[in-house]
Amino acid sequence: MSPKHQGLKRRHPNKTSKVHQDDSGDESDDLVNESGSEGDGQQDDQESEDQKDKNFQADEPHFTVPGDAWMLLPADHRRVIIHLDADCFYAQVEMVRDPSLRDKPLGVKQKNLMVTSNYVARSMGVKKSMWIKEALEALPDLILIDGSDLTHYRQCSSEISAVVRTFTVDVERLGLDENFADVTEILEDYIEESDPNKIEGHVYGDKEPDETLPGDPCGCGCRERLIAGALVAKKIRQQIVKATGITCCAGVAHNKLLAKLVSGYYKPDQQTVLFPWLVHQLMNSLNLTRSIPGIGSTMCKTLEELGIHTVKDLQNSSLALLHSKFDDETSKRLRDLSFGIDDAPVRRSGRPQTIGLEDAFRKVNSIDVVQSKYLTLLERLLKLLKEDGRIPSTLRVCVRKFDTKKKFGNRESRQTPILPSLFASGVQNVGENTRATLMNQVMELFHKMVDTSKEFHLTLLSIGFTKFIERASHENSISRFFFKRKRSETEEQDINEEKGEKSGHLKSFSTFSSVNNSKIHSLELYLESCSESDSYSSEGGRNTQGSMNIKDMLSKSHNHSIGKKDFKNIKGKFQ
Ligand code: TTP
Ligand code: MG
Repeated sequence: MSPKHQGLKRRHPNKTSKVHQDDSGDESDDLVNESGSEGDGQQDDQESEDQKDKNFQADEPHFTVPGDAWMLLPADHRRVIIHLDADCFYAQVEMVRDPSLRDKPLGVKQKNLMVTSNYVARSMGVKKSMWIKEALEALPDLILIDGSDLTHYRQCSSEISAVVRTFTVDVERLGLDENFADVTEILEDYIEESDPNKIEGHVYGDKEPDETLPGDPCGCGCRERLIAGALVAKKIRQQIVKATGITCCAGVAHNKLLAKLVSGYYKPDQQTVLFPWLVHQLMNSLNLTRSIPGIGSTMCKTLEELGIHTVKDLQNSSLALLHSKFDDETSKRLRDLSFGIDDAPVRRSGRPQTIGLEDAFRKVNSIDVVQSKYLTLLERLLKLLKEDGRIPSTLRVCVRKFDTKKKFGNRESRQTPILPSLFASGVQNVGENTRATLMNQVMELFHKMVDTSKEFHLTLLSIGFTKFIERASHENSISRFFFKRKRSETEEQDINEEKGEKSGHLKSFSTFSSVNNSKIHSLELYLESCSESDSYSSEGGRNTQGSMNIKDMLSKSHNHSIGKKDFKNIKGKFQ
């Protein structure tokens, strides 16, 4: 045992650990020491504790600070989270629909991008996210299927989540092909069923496939829980195959971040368990900060301004430094994530948390075109909103800036509260005034991201409604809901966008098309991925700088505001 932890005792997992971190990132030695209050007022029996410590030392590997931080945070190991990610999802759906494609190299395209390829194609060097031209050059025999109609993928995605929900109600969808399940509450039965010396699937850090299972250096019960969790993961995956024909990978760990990080470790159709004592090793194996789910490109850029490029840099950074750019909550969360600490709950998903549309193209560099594209998107979005019926409280606008160095450019987005009066009479009959006001808000947000006094080159525009408010039956005025909202919810926030192609949260559903009313059908995208990664992105990406509440917004006049008359003119021009 490292000297730093001599005399430390392990806590019961149900007892809360108090961990204070100073700016150097070291946890104080007195956090969980013998005099530490357990909160139950009972003094542990010294002799039995000494004995436990002896046992503990006997099989204790030699950890170095801060790698042994896991030991100080056993309360953090209470949960068992499974992350499921369908293998080459769109391609598998196509293979289920036409089994003759199974053994052939297959790619699914959207415009000139191959959004995914099956594993036969991958074994021949054709990876997902390649340009079609590039993919065909590498493999002329590649079969390509157009995947711009998402109907079947959405349907299959719902079926997969429905299967997971038969195990636990605590299921959170992330994009179309990922699900988090918190199985902590259902473990009891599986603990009995599982063999403590055998685990389903792989163990992160194992060099050999059948390496003997590690002992239990923690002692909080996490080993047993994770072994049972692996059994649940296997059963869920089997059930998904049975119900849908789709294979998935799974990661099993004590939090969402770690489960997601390990789920893709062995692919396809495999699963990996991470024990808490290897968290440090896993986090140290990551390089750039953007490899941490929840840290998106906007946030990476801000971190880079602080000289923080790698996960290691972030671990070594001081909270004071992070505070210079982020609020308290975000600074702490960033530091926590870099050490693999994530207490975000699995949020039950119901209907999509965001309804959005996006349009991608080669080049847009004029404000008139931007305005017309947003107008078309807004019109279509209002129709989707009408179908959905819920009332949104936040408007989100996104742009992608062309970047020669990055294949997928730089996504940036902003969001703002929607004026309470706008949907006061619901979303069924949205009038011209509301449309004009929304369009003003869209353009205000746009101008915050793009300086149009200089040359600009955009390759994607998107808008979405989010943070829906369900009208309670006893409420007769929707505005009450808006005014009841907490200040934090009404602040304009920078959103931490993340490109799905690398980090897997926010998928980039690129469709290279010009928007007109006949083509826009293919752009009807429920941005479930976007919304449902909010548990990461909005928490991680909150930036109070430049925040604006409703009052500020009402009093703020903007150069680019569009009057009702202008709105009609623009609309007429582009219809
Ligand atoms: P992923 O889970 O990233 O990829 P995948 O399921 O195809 O492959 P893997 O086995 O590595 O998990 O994305 C899920 C689906 O999202 C993918 O099948 C197609 C779609 N998608 C896009 O539409 N645009 C994109 O840029 C990416 C990366 C994926
Ligand atoms: Mg997948």
